[in-house]
Amino acid sequence: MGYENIIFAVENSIATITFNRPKALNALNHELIKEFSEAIGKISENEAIRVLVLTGSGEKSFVAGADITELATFNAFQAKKLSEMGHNTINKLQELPIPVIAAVNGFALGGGSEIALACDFIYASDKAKFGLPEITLGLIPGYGGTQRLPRLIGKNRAKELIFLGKMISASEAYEIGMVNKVVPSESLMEEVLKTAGMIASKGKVSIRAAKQAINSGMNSDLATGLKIEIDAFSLCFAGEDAREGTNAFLEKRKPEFKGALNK
Ligand code: DAK
Repeated sequence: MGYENIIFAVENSIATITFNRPKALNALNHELIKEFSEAIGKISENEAIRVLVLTGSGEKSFVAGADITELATFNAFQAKKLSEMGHNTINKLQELPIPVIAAVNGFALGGGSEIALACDFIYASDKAKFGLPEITLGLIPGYGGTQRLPRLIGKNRAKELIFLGKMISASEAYEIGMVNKVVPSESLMEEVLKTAGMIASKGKVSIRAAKQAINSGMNSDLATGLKIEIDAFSLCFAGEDAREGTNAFLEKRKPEFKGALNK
């Protein structure tokens, strides 16, 4: 499938999806969500891809939310269809077994913030701005913002942001723990790709096991989470990487992780 609203590239086992409707600040219309969903499906079928990076085209915007021109024309049935497609897509994104990094290069508003929140972590340019302005449109966040934001930054801070619909800077987002790192805009992709490369060089099975244990555990009580960790830890020994990592330490050399399963 050729894409018109995203750019999908894979290099050195790192996939990058760039939201690409710069004239509308990369706002999410029906077509873009369809293409995004399709690309996520391709990534989940490709074992060679180790990390996914999401970013926005141009300097100004990551994603400026749902396409308001499209929203303004919806009836309830169309809203439900888009809602289901959007939720399925963001769930598919969150459930990818590989790490996903949001490289937020500008406005991440509404659905844009919500996509970033569904990633494993966010690096932001110093020009980025975050916000959930749905209240100002007579709506509430519809792509998981009321659920993922309070889990990340706490209930009361999330309520303040959502009730006011206000935008915050990258440094404010960093202070409240929404963003892991803020970097000068010109070095954002370099920094994100460096981190992605470092993750890609680690053991494939252990990275997946760690992601799965953290995500499943965060939706459980501590006792259940600790049981999840036991299973995920054991799973690491199904791959050759655990043997390679421990042997490399003992032999005082760098490990060469191949991600292969034990025969
Ligand atoms: N949709 C469509 N076009 C947009 C857009 C958007 N969200 N944001 C910007 N644009 C367009 C502008 O209309 C403008 O187009 P032209 O006039 O040049 O044709 C162009 O992008 C440049 O924007 P501005 O001229 O406004 O640029 P400024 O620098 O002055 O302002 C801004 C940048 C980001 C502050 C401003 O554009 C803005 O406030 N944009 C709207 C932000 C926003 O409210 N986004 C929507 C949030 S609500 C759902 C689930 C989720 C959602 C919906 C449904 N279901 C479950 C069904 C999500 C909702 C949202 O995301």
